[in-house]
Amino acid sequence: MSVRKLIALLAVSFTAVAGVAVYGGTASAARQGRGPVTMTVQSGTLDVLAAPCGGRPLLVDLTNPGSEGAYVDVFITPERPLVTSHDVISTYVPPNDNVVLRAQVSAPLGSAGGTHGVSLRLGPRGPRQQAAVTVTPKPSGPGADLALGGPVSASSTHGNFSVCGAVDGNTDSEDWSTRTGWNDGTRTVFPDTYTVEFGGPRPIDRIVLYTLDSARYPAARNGLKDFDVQTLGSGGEWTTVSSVRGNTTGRVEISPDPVVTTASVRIVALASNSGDYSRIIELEVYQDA
Ligand SMILES: [Ca+2]
Repeated sequence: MSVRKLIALLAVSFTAVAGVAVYGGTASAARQGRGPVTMTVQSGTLDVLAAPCGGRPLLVDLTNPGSEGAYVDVFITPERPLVTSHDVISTYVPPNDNVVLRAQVSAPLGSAGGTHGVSLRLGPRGPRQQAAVTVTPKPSGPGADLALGGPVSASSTHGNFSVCGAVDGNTDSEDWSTRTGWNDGTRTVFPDTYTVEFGGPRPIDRIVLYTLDSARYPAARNGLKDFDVQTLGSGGEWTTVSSVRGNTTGRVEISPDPVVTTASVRIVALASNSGDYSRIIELEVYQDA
């Protein structure tokens, strides 16, 4: 299965888990004198890409069937090379209610593939539960999308979005909103820049930019209108390899001629068709041969 399909599947399973919750085992904190709160950890294997934007949220449900609210601690211990956003999360669980905790699980760039565990414990002496996480190495070489998973940076990012949204493998504008894509954070102010790095020089044959283009938000009204595609030279200077003007389509493909060897590509957004924000659904960079 390709990494892109994998990520698309993950997005679907994440939504399902967030809505209904498919859970594994259950642990209770009642024996710790903390009330009848139970912990259920997302079942199945969480898949992460070994890249800065390749992490995924692990969901933990805390349910309190009792008539009194409870304060609980969940201790989170990842097995190397996994990294989690939190070592411990403390929360109040209202009576007859539940709380879903999210801990981001990621693997550093360069991590080998494999399956590892994240241990979760309800209370300092509570029973442990284990979540399984599969690490996929970031793809590289001919045919791979070198931008996938980043590292990526931007001049600004709207608070409802993530800078990672345009390198998450999802090119579908119907998933716009906060689920995929990057939206800058400086309304009506241009230029905005979006930069992806490759960790070293790579020969670049193609750059594909997807801007917002959905049934509700067509590119001609909401997509990027004017932008430059630039590559980083060995002396640290940026060179424009393509200037796109008056764009009204959702997908723009650029083939630098001749092929450019570079460690970084950036999009300099000069204007959008809506005049307010720069919106990129996905930026892909390929070395074809
Ligand atoms: Ca995306």
